[in-house]
Amino acid sequence: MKVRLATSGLLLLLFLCTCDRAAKSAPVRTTNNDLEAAARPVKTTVLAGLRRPWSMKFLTEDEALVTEKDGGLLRVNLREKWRRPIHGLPEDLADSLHVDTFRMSRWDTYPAAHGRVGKFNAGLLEIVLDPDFADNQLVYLSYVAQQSEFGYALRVIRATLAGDRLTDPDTLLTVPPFTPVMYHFGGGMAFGADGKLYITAGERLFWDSQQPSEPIAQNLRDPRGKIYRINPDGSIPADNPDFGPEAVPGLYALGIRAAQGLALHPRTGQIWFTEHGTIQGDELNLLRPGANYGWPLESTGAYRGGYEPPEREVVTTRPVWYWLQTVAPTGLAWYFGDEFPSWQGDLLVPGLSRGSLWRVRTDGETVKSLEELLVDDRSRTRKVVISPGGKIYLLTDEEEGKIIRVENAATLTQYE
Ligand SMILES: [Ca+2]
Repeated sequence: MKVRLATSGLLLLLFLCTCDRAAKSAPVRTTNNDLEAAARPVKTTVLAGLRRPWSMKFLTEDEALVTEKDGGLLRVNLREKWRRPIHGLPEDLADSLHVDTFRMSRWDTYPAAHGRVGKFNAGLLEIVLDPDFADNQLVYLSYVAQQSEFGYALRVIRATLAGDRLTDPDTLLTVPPFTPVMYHFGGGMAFGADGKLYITAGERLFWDSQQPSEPIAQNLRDPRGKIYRINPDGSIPADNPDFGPEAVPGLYALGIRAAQGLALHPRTGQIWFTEHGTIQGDELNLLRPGANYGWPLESTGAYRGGYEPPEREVVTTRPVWYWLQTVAPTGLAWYFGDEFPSWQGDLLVPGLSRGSLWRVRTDGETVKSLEELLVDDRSRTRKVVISPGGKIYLLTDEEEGKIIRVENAATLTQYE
């Protein structure tokens, strides 16, 4: 043993000497370690011409299901570059042809939207696969349901994917009332490590000054502005937090304005979520049972329409991080891929408004540092999705939306 230790020591000494000499005589050289750490993200469009893609879930490394907010549900193959529609979408999916914004109240929209036909924030939103999808082919969809010409609300269904058709749909959750307002439905969904389905429901006001005296997101009887936790069949878990007998069923957290992205950390089992502020006030939050996230009593940004929140004695949960600029953070993802070794365990957060990609280094329940990426190549980005093999994809929120692959130009050069 002693001999072997002595030999290793000698080898180490030789190694150190060699390095030292090399450092003195040669100019700065890229070492293997540097190449492993180097991150030079570049975008490549994989599929284009999608109608505001909102969500994507991988079936295999190449094949995925994609929701288009303004279109439908697609099966796509990212290697062979084809797409096929999935039939059998809900018949009450909000229809933009019925929207005549001239006939809406000025409080239901914003001035520039008057006269425009469009779904605004309505349409098909999130898709998630059942944790046992391989055995049961169950998928969950969130979308904006339309009950009358001016009545919209968030709805979540579960259906079986049979080939390219959805069958046997069941409604799991509806977030009434059906109102003319076409903003901030939420609709983010994720399965927790506990096998429960977590759903964000926005409070659906465009103007903060339209808040009733008891603010929507603070009212336990109002289904809007909340986060829900339900069983996969839509029943309410017995161990949900207790908000009292008057609270809406399935309630898990409140004080939500317009949260859209939920991401389960694959190792800690914690769920982090993004939240849109009105004017700035964009947040990154850690989901905790029974928490009140404060909206609209408090915000790190400003209110729209001269709103002054009422005084309330409530305990609120502060965001883990908030931005001082408008980012409009949406569908985020934890990164554990090989392509960007120095990003291991980081949270990737895209933004609609700012069009960049944020790499967030966390330490337990706090944010340690942030790096804003792709600032020279911005695109209104709805979601970051990581493939089973660890590849990074972005969905752009455009009328001619794209699925973009983010590759590491540093390692591409290495292998050329
Ligand atoms: Ca908040």
